[in-house]
Amino acid sequence: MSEGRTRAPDPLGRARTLLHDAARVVVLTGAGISAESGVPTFRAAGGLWKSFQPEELATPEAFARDPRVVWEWYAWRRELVARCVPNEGHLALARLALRDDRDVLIVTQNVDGLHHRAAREAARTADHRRAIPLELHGAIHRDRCAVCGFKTAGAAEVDVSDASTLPRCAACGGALRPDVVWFGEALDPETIDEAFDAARAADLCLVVGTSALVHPAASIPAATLHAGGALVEVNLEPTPLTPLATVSLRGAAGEVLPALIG
Ligand code: BJW
Ligand code: ZN
Repeated sequence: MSEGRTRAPDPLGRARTLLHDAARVVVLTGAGISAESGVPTFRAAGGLWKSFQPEELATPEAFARDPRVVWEWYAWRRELVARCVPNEGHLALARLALRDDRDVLIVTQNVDGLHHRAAREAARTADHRRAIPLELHGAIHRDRCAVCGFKTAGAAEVDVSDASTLPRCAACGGALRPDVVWFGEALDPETIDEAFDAARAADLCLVVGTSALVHPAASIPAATLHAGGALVEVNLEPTPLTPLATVSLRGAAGEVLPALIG
């Protein structure tokens, strides 16, 4: 670079400018944002899918075939998540969403409830509702009846020793299942519509810690791009979104997000 010429801003600087200038922001998060809280991801090395076949566990067919095995996996994860706490990445996003100088919507694929807990922590005694995320794939701490759809808070510990000890619906006696979205199941239509509406209206889509392989969630950033907005990606590794991103920030969400957001 010749002397006297202005140095091009670094990726973090460019992302900070995009965020500063954006009146409307949609944030899409995936398992990577919770990795530093101790929640295993799905597809990375050591991720959840490495030791379990997803099609054996995260499908309605698997639950119909062997509900005990599916519950065993979810009971283990429910107990694991209950011991985890939000990290600096969740808290930075919650602070961003609580600011009243812009519209921010956090949309998460995660079922761990950590964004929700970060919202309460960041807001302290103030109203935390602006930082409550849209949960595209449900919530692991809730149960839903596979027969009548009745939803209820899930037990902290589930007795998975035998099919006869699994939780049953208080309304109809049907089998309860975790209130999450499995492969081949439709996402809640109002929730996914709200996410795409926000993405289309956003000046900036900030994507954090997702492999961007699972649809329709992975298509949300494209809605912002097609409408003329920018895309900032935060991830340890490249993803299918990286070639489309306006700025890619390579690093851990718990470090990059506080640096980006403050
Ligand atoms: C860090 C980090 C750090 C690590 N800092 N980064 C279009 C094309 C092709 C297929 C389809 C399509 N549309 C639909 C489909 C089918 C299917 C699908 O997408 N299949 C693909 C896999 C090919 N989709 C569906 O079936 C969906 N349903 C549907 O479309 O229904 C249509 C319908 C309509 C009407 C009637 C009936 C049906 C449902 C998808 C449900 C996904 N469910 C799961 C399980 C949820 C419950 C549970 O948790 O058990 O959701 S699967 C799993 O993947 C989970 C996650 O939310 C989701 C995404 O994973 P995520 O978050 O991206 O995690 P990883 O591990 O993949 O990535 C982590 C990333 O973080 C990595 O990139 C790391 O580098 C990074 N990272 N540490 C920053 N510290
Ligand atoms: Zn029921």
